[in-house]
Amino acid sequence: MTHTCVGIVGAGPAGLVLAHLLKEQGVESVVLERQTRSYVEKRVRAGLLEHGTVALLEQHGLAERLRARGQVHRGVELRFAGRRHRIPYGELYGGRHMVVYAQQDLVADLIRLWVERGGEIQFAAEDVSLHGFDRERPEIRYTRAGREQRLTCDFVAGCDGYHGVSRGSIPTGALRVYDHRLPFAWVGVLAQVAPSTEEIIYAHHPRGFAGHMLRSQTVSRFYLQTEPDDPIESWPDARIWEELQGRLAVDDGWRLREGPVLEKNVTDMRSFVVEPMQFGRLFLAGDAAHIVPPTGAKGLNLAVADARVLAEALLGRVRASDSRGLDAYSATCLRRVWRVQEFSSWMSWLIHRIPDATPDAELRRRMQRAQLEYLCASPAAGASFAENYVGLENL
Ligand code: RFL
Repeated sequence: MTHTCVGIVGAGPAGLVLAHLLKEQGVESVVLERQTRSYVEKRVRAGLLEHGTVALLEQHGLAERLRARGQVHRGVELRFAGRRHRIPYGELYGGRHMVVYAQQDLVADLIRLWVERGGEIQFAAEDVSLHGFDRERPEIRYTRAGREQRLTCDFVAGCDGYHGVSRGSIPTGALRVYDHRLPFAWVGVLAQVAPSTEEIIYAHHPRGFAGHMLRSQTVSRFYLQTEPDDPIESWPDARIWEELQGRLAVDDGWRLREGPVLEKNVTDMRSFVVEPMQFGRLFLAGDAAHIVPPTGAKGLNLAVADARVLAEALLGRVRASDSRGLDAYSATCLRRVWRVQEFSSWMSWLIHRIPDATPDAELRRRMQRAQLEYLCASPAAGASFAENYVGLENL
């Protein structure tokens, strides 16, 4: 049986950032991850980092590779009615920028630095279960290479994502669950092709939303709106390119490059939050506590924001016996979580094709068009979009 101060379940962005921030101040933790190292270092997910996320990583010496390889962005393109409109969010929000850097590369950097700095991490930790976190000394049990292991700790950080064990370990009735499924889904496509744009494109089209996201000079990410529960088999590669060409088309001669599809899947969209994000000595962070629709590219950034709040709260408790940060942990995180939920939902309803089954669908489509035009024409509307998209800092 071993003991550590903070047992961290999950080596995603939330768990790894938390581990680093604690270690920098001398607080020990052990990270337990269900998957293998090579699996988590290759898992393709998010790619857009907010200004505040990058600043935090830089401040703690975690951003060297990200700075060298990430691409700095200061604007986004909206397309509708065959025309393009740029929103210069950098100018509109005090010169702040965003960075495109793949989540799996960030996770690989954080793991490499964690190991180099002497941190402890157990990959392939199976059957993780949490015990006694309503008492003084929680215990985490897991199996590794066929042998049962026990780790006692002072606090448990549940950073194990939406499908992890932490949230489900909390007694039913102790959490209030908010769960809403949006009537949109995305076909996500990773293709071996150079980008056809320098900035991210969100296209609103009568056939549905299309997005051209960026990854690298040789790989691009695309999204196409589809119906929830649509099987990926109904999206052969030829149909993907035809829909992307049609939905992204503009009238100024711009062309979309095509290339081999490397990966494709259908993701549904939900707004999910549990309150509070803590029970006894167990604290939930990141996707374990909330999921946002992917439209605003916020999930990863929210996970890092939770980790920062939790690290500060734990440091206050462990180093100065000050529990105020931990007592306020959930309320502090939820302020940002709900702001981001609202923005992600608003943006989802702004850029998707409103389904025919929506009450007053035609009326809503006309109001949606008015909103898009307002956003592109008004600096005040642009500034409001910019501060939410780049990430509000005073929350
Ligand atoms: P993660 O990244 O899911 O990490 C959780 C880790 O916990 C491990 N785990 C366990 N470990 C031990 N025992 C268990 N029982 C465990 N169960 C799970 C997992 O293997 C994993 O390593 O959560 P975290 O740290 O909270 O980070 C959240 C972000 O990963 C997430 O919000 C984003 O990736 C969401 N998301 C996107 N966000 C964006 O901002 N922009 C995007 O473009 C974007 N695309 C995506 C996404 C999420 C996707 N998923 C989850 C289906 C695309 C996809 C496909």
